[in-house]
Amino acid sequence: NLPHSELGDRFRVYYQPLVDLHSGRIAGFEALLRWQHPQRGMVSPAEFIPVAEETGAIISLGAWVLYEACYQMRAWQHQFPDHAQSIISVNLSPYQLQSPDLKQRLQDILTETGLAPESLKLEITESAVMEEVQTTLEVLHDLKRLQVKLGIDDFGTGYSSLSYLNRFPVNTLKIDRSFVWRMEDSAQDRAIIQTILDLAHILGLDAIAEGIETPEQLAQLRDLGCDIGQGYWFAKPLPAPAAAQLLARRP
Ligand code: G
Ligand code: G
Ligand code: NA
Ligand code: MN
Repeated sequence: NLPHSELGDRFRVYYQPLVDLHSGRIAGFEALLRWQHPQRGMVSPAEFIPVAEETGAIISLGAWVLYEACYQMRAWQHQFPDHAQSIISVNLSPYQLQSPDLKQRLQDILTETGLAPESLKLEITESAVMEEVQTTLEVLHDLKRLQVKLGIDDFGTGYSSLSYLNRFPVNTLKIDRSFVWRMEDSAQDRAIIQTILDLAHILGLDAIAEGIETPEQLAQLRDLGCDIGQGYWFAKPLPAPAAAQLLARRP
């Protein structure tokens, strides 16, 4: 396992804004990992996360991302008082979820960085949540005791049983971008989005739409009552200094 300082030489955390569609304000950022390869440039996590999962490196890499992202968000909350309530959303691999010391690690990271637990959201994919439902439920309830937020990512692509969904102690459902991309042309996809939004709101959850690339998608999602938006229309995932410029510019 590489020590934290060496991970910092090879990896970077990028930040993509999460925009409150009711107020237009930045509600927070999703932390997205990047690998700076000396020959290949920036490599997407889609390519290296599976390898990190196979080798077990995901545990230390994931802990590094959590630390970086929490540290950065705490610094921004101080630097930009208008954004003192902003949240940082971090993707968790199912392997991290199964790791017995995840809760202690999270506790340590929150203590070391000084970030309030309510400012951290952990994103877990729908397919990861629905594997081993009983164990996952226990882990999520245990994490919830730290008072961090939880969200289901890529919602609509896995196999959620609705009877389980209301037992998961999550705060948000993130609608998978495949539905958002098709919504302008497909009444069916709009209907699916509307159904997910209704479901989220009936369960008392916020709904996030990712992959918003056009003003038409944004307008339709607003009309349908979506709470939070994310996508290239607002901003691509940005290096920390560029993300900070957004915070300085927009309240
Ligand atoms: O940013 P990009 O679209 O290239 O990300 C590709 C995939 O990698 C997405 O599914 C995203 O959720 C995942 N991902 C990005 N950062 C992390 C991370 O820090 N940990 C884990 N487990 N997955 C990540
Ligand atoms: O799987 P997950 O939902 O975590 O994926 C997030 C990924 O989606 C990130 O890797 C990010 O780079 C990518 N992403 C974010 N917004 C957009 C967008 O508007 N269009 C496309 N094509 N990808 C996006
Ligand atoms: Na995600
Ligand atoms: Mn997603």
